[in-house]
Amino acid sequence: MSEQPDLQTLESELSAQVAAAAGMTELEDVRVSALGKKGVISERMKTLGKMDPEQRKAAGQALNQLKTTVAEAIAARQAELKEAELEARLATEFVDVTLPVRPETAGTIHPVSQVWEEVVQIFADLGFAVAEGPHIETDWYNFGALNIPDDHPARQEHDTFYLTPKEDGSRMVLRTHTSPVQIRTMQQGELPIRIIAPGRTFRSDSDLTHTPMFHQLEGLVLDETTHLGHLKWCLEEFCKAFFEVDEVKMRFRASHFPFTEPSMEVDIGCSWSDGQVKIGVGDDWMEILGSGMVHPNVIRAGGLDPDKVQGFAFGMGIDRLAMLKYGIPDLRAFFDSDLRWLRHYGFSALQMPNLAGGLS
Ligand code: 2NL
Repeated sequence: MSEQPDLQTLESELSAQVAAAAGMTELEDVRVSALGKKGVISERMKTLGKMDPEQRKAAGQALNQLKTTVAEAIAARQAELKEAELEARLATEFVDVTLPVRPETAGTIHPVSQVWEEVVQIFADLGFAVAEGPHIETDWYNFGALNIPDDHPARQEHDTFYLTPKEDGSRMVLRTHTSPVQIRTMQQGELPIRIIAPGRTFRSDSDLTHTPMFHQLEGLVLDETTHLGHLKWCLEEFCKAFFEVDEVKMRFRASHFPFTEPSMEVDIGCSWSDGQVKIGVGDDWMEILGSGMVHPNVIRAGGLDPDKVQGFAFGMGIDRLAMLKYGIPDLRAFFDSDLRWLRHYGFSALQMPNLAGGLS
């Protein structure tokens, strides 16, 4: 019985040592001095032999209990120290993976991305929502639904990329325009429709003014009463905002697209001097987009009734608009990944366009 208070004191001494160990080596020293072959607990164990059986049983149990308690305390402290060690390492070895690896090679926003964002901002302000759809389309969504029959010359004009035909003979295409997005929106059946569809488009065509992948933005407005006056107003507002001028001269020239009737190409007044184009002044004209009233066949293909629903659509090339607005003479530079070129034309990621702060 005389051992009891002694063991209790020993236990509190050992727990104090364990708690005070500030590192793994210190803790290991505590472990050896308590539980090691020559440690205090082991030394106590050796005194058991001299006791009578009754005493030995009680003291043995108490010592074993102490051994377990101390071992557990050491294990808990070990886990604590490991955790603290990891925390310390994480704090000192912290890396901001969003930082550029080498600041001297940091890029800028590509002019096509800049203009894409500018155009989306302008139409958002006019109440248009952005719609998206697949790059790989069925023949029907890309051509049939747009009133372009099988033998229509537009199929050749569009220089389509076809995928390998399926077993049933049908073949998917890389969309040649973003119009399929509008067909899919019409099929959802909710009116009114006021959407723009910006996106990648593909045509097998490559020269000074064409790349096999390019960016298009189409717009669609459909309800019961939308008319050509709305189309003109919308596109005038767009041009003023995009070219950042108070007045623009515009010319709506009769044209032909299978998916609109009537169809109009839109020219904007400009002037050329020293090989530079100025928008909004002068007696020259430059074509910037195509438009028209949606053809009844296309409305029908979208699952709507052309006797009840009408509206306009338009389409423009984002790459071409970027070249015009920022005076980029060669389309192919868009794809060169030349950092010096990108910095000359590029834009800050921290100054994305908005109408309140100025587009560009
Ligand atoms: C151009 C001409 C245009 C459209 C695209 C369209 C879409 C649907 C229905 C009717 Cl779903 N029209 N799109 C209409 C007129 C012209 O684009 O020169 N694009 C670069």
